[in-house]
Amino acid sequence: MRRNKTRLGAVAVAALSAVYATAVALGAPPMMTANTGAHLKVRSPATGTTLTGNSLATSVKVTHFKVDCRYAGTANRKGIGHYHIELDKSLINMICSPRSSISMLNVKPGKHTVQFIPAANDHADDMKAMKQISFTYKPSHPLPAVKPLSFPGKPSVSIVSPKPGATVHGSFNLVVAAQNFKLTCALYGKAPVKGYGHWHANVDTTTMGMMGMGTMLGMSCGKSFHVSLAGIKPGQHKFIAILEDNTHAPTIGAKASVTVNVK
Ligand SMILES: [Cu+2]
Repeated sequence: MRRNKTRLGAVAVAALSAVYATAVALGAPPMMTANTGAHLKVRSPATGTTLTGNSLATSVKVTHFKVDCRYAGTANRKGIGHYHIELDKSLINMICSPRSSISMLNVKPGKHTVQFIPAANDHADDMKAMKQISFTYKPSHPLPAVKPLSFPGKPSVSIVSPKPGATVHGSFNLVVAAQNFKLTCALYGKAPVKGYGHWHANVDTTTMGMMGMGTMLGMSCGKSFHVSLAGIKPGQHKFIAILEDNTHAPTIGAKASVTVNVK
């Protein structure tokens, strides 16, 4: 009997190590890798580019996969998703179109990498389809670094629109007001700076996936986020706005939600 128990334990350990070994081999933790089938080609920047301006323009071509952010944060659909851009392996944003740009604000001159990663609707990265480009940032007119900000009170956020119990259909604008907090797009993915950040719009929950991003519809550095209901079933749903630091972590500790009827 004892021998059987030992054997079972050994089998369980072996199985677990196999799962772990596979995850390590894929270069990402378990549960966060997707197999999107996407083929991604980087058109710009070219590898080894020297960037003298303060914004890196990007352009990609994605095939075998439909880039459609209307479904981001909702159930995964085979062959549909978006892609993530990372600077030095830190997420800048989820991207919905072939072209984008990355601000060099608070980026040190020198060698950097930019990664393009196809992702499923739940934001799980497809590391097998990832493309990485290295470039050198050598600004001719360097940007002054952003300094920490102090506010009289704690950061908070409230939802201005829609009103609780409203009926929404097709799409709507989730409008927020942030207090004691400065919203900024240029610091997406950079090191945290006190007083600065952005917000994420989530549906129904903020606890799925890494840093709650499994149900993230998108992010905003402005007053509103356009919510698509394409992937959301009719019925009552909660839409949540969460203040985030530049690394997309909810360390600010402020969120607000509104429950509406999706028709
Ligand atoms: Cu974010």
